[in-house]
Amino acid sequence: MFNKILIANRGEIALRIQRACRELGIPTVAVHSTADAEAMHVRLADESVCVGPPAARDSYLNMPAILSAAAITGADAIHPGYGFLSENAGFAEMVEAHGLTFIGPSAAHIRMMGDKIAAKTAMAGLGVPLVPGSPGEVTDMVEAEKIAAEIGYPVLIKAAAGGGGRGMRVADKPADLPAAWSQARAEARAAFGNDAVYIEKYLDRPRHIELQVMADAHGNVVHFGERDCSLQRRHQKLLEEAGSPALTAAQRDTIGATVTQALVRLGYRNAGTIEFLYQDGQFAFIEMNTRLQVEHPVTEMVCGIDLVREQIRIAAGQALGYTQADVMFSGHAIECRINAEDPQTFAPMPGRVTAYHAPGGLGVRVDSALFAGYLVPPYYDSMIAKLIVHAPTRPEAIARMRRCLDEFVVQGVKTTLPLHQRIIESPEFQAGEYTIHWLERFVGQEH
Ligand code: MV4
Repeated sequence: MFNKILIANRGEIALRIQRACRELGIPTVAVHSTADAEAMHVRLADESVCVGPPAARDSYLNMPAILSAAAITGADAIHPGYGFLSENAGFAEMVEAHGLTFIGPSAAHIRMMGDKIAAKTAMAGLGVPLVPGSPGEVTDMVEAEKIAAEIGYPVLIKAAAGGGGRGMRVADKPADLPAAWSQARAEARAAFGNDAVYIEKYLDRPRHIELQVMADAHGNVVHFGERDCSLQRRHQKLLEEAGSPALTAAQRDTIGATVTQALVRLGYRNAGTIEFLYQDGQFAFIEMNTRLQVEHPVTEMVCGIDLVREQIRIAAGQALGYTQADVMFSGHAIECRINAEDPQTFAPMPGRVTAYHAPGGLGVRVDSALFAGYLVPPYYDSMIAKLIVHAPTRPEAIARMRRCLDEFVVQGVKTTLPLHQRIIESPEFQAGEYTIHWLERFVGQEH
């Protein structure tokens, strides 16, 4: 097991990783920017090192500074959390080249899944269902027209280096293809420095359902079920649930078996999330995330498993120690992401938190680094808390979430708490009948 873990992140996820380390008896090193010197992740760590000025590229993305912090504190492993350096294959390589352990997958798997075409090709070869589309990169318009005609309109042109919806354009009919083609390529080139694109059939009303997996270094892979992440606005998730209101336990078992078999053959290691679009009873793989995800707590609540502890144990070479048959699913969990934003315009609202009271009670979890007096800095993501509830059934989880949202007090900054209150009161949410497009219409219609 590791002697000391450096946590290359900030905010609630840095606290989340510290908690797992402490229960394993492993001391932690926090890194922080000058803007975060007073932050809770620094106060609660065993040691801390300032790695640079406020801008993330100078601090939380500053690889030499983070590696130096590990060297001077004697840390033997680095947990990257999510965002920042978590899916940077070069960083994973650098960590290992310095004789440290990167708590995550191999650099080769991070790189493979970062290339959306390579990811699809690998998954298709392993029997995972895909959205119909081009077998690989499409390099010219003539080929694009041919493939689009074959799969049928509407089609979607996507950037190979994409993710987060950038470099993506729909063509409803052949006449729209040339403009969609050049716009997708130009956006991809500007955003990623890589204009490689591929084409898929456009699914018009899918749900976004993702499967949590964990693989050890001994060929054991289990899945921890699915999360429904369809409630998003501009590719920012607002609320996630486990399980999906759209799936039965039998459907979960089937897709879970397909995915775990594929990852055994891929030789994958550590935590991973397989993203699917789900429409008309069919799963279609779109991407794989090679990191711990923001919404991992809903999975932890229904499986009763500490995913960060599992990541650390696996990185240290330990075996999972259980099989798929040992993974039990109990009840329903919902997470609301609370952001310091104007709930109408979604503009970030940094500032001083003057009062703070978090909800509690049975089946309630708040993952947050917030405290009364904290100054929410303007430099980073605006998420200030995750409110997670667990209950035996979905209606009971909704009732619990409603109670907790009423109880939550955050003063001094505007938050998305009122928006979450409106979402959980809506009949469509309560019925579990929503697609990836529902929330944008919902927030658009009331003002
Ligand atoms: C799609 C799609 C419809 N059809 N692919 C958006 C970002 C990237 N991760 C994949 N995305 C989509 N791919 C096909 N063939 C619709 C989306 C999409 C989406 C997907 C998941 C969650 C939210 C979304 C919001 C808009 C579009």
